[in-house]
Amino acid sequence: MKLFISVLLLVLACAAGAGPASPPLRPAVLLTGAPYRDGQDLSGQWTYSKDLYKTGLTDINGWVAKSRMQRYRDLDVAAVEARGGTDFFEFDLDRGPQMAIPGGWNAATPELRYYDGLIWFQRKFTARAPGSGRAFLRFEAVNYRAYVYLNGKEIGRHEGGFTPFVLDVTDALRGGENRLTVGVDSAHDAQSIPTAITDWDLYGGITRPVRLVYTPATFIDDATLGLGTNGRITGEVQLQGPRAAGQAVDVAIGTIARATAVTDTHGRAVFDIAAPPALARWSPDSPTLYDVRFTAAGDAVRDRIGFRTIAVQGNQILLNGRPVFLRGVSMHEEEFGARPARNMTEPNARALLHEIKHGLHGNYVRLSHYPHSETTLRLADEIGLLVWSEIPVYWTVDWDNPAVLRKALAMQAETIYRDRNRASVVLWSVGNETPVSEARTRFHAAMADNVRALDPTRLVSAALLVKRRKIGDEDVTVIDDPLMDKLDVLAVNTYAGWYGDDTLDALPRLKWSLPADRPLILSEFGADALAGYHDPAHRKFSEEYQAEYYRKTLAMAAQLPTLRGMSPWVLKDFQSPRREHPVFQNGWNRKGLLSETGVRKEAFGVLADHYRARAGAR
Ligand code: GCB
Repeated sequence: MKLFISVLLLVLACAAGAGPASPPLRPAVLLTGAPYRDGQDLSGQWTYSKDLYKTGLTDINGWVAKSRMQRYRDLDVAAVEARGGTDFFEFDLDRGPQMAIPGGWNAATPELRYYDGLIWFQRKFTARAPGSGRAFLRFEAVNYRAYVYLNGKEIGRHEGGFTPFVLDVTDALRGGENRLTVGVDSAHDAQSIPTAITDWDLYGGITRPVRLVYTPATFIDDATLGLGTNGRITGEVQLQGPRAAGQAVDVAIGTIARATAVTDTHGRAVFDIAAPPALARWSPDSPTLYDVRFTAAGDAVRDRIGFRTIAVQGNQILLNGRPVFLRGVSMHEEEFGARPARNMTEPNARALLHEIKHGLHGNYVRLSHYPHSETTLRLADEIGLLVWSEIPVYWTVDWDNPAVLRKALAMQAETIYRDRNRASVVLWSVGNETPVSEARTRFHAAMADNVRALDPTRLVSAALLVKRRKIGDEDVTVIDDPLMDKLDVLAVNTYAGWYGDDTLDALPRLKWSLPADRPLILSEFGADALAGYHDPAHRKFSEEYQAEYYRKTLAMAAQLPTLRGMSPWVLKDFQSPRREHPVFQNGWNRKGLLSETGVRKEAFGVLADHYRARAGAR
């Protein structure tokens, strides 16, 4: 199986034009369960230095940066200055301004509100030497490019703003004081994912926690377990290190099951056991999680794992073998408050998910438009929300560029490896509103194949665009997109009644033509409203317009026989530089059912009533 997957990935990489020499999509080190491992959280106050012209990275003509500009040097600038002499520096991170990490820099100071470029961050910390074991730095997310140095030595780079990466610092880490420097470049371009144009804010920075992790010399790098539709619990454990081969691996699922296996020459062990009769299935109504413990070679990793199945049968989505309707909403990664910093602490994430689960009576959330924090995913497991997960292949990327496809495949792989123990995740989406073309469909098809190779247990979808087509003398809404063939669940974004010329009264009578044998999700619909703006004439941007838009769109949705879920746009008003109406928007996309500070708009109640009725009708 491993060989098969490796070969398949190689084929995919070659198909992507990346060539047989390109590195594997699996990151070299995953450190599953890192949040629970021995180590040190490096959150707190870091100092920083702006570097708009990137002088700390390179000089003119791409030459090596001048030594007086190299922010990452392991150097006490003040001490050198005190000695006098010819040396001088044009930075000093020790005496720089401070910023709380994690968090996007846009909220840190007014000066950085729309800063889009390179900033250097530094944190000094005291550590113990790794001894006979190993030490790693694990970054949960740096948006968008990271250049990482420890004690003046480059230890790695990463591209992609929403996925974790792990760097081996066994040799670079000192017992005692250490100087960690991270260059963070938020700039996006035509070859980045996403490109520079989106409908959300920049949020450059070290946006998620950084952790120093210690492991034994031979350690459990990855450990995964899940329930299949055949009633069996399968999984694998990957060891790394000099004693990785031939090790006994033990897994305990709470007190209800135990299994052992032995690692092969590559340090990999697989499990395949019958689900014990006592196993309680995870579901939104009953989100049972088990303490799962993996042990091998003197190392141990624990996780909290739920067991459920997800499948499609005809036009139904089946959760644990039974049809389910996804009562959801879309959500950006942005906490409540007037100046969010995309800081998903547990209370911040909980406050958002609580509104979905208990305010809207939801059982589902679309985590748009990029992989959200691990904290959010773990909470979705805990409180019982099904999850749609996506990477930001959004609107348009450089479809014909093999290097860009390679980035997308790697980003998807990083996401899947991070989240495949999360019972909440049921759908991997491979794109959002990408205009149909041959190159784009090829790109998405490669992504869908990649997802299936990495995780055959979950469903694949994409948020597609719809079209109006004349059939006879009627205008009919259709999905005219060859990507449909690659998906388990069809999903469409529809904004009739907000964008375009349809009146709200026309919505329930709009004609749709959809495949009868495929489940459909309305992955987005929505309308802007400024909280507190009431208008007896129900004009656009009023709470009344938005509420009526929801009533009429729900009436339209009731006509769609294959509809199996929805995630209207969007839970909360979110920052977007595209939205500059001076009265209604001021930099906020106002399609939230809640204002930025959490005030419920009238439409919130419309959707909550609808979902309560649906939940009761089950
Ligand atoms: C969309 C996009 C979403 C936008 C939304 C809007 O279709 O997927 O990212 O924010 O429309 O508000 O227009």
